[in-house]
Amino acid sequence: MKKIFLNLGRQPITNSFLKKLDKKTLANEFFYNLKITFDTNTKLVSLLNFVKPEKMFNEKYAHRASSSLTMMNHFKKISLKLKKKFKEIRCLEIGSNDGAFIRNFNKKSVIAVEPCKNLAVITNKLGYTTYPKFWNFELSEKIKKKHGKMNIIFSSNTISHVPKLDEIFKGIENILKDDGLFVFEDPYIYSVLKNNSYDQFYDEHAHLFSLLAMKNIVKSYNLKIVNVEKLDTHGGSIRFYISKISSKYKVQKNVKKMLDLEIKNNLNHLKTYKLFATRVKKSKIKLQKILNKIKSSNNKIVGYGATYKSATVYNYCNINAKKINYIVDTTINKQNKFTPGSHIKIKSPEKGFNNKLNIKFAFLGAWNFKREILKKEMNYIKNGGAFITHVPEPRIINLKNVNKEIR
Ligand code: DWN
Repeated sequence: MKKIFLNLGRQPITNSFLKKLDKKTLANEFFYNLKITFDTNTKLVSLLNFVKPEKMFNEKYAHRASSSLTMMNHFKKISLKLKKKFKEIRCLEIGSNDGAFIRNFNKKSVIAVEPCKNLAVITNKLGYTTYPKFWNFELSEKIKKKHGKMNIIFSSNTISHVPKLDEIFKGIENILKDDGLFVFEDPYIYSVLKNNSYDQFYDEHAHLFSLLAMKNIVKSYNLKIVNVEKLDTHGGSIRFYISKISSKYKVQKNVKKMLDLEIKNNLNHLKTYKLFATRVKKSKIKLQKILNKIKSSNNKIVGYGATYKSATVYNYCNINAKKINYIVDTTINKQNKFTPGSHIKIKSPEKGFNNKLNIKFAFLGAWNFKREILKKEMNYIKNGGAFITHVPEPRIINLKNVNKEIR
């Protein structure tokens, strides 16, 4: 039974960066209520109201997976690991974005699936066959007929984006070779609870997985979880290794270890999620206080990273252009637009984050790249600049404590 434990209020489509703020645009802006549920039977954490995938994943999709060095290195590492496992590689990626993962593979050995047409164009141009479609059973049939079965199916930050998980797993079951592996990674609900990173809840994240929940999901298919890993990416992710039930793969000890950890930390109980919701409310108040104090001393606050996650923070905490003067982001097609719901202008780092501007405070929208950003912006910190973050709790990072934060 689904129980609501958190209400993050009226929220926009996180990918809907606005070109202008005229009356018509604002009147057409889409909002929905972001409420989060825990299923007491399956243990799955999901949004109460799913937004239609076509509204979110379309030809205007802004996020570029290759925009971070951390993620490029991450994809290189997992590609090498997977390539070592198989003599002949037949790889399928579901949700290939701009090709950050598949660039590590030979063009002939990979098939990509990416519903955002502007992204599929990029990888097709690079020479990787990319289907500009949503993954489902029908597409798995089409690809199987044309390209055969696959021994590596990879997906990063995509499976959690799919409301109807049945379509995913039926398609996987259909196209995975008997000795193949379906490897996917998504933000881990345990990390969200631990880090109080409530901004991992937004329209695109239809579900946030635990191993407990995934075990229950996989049960309905001819599949088993053979291994699981905890990752540092995106503030804490979980990677599942799934094979056919009859495959040669033995279930690794990690699976029991992680399951025990989740049970020990009560991830199977609604009360854990209710306690989290209380911490989220406190986090909102504390962040608002920090921002108000800085503003009352007439300081500018700049946002660093127009992340989709930060849309949840800005809209939940009522933060708009009165609090955050503007945001800087390296993604070209977010620049010169306005953030969804909060309507804060986005600039390039060159224009909005240079020494001449004498900025003293920056809100870390891309907190998941904290180390990468703090290292890159060490001169800003040495010159008296500070970062504000809300993860795991709202605080200021400056020259006094920066070394501790980078460790
Ligand atoms: O799952 C998803 C993740 C992987 O990507 C999607 N649903 C949507 C998107 O979410 P996000 O926007 O929260 O992801 P990131 O990867 O945290 O976004 C980082 C943003 O920050 C990018 O727009 C690039 C920007 N950035 C920057 O301006 N300077 C990032 C770094 C590291 C920097 O130095």
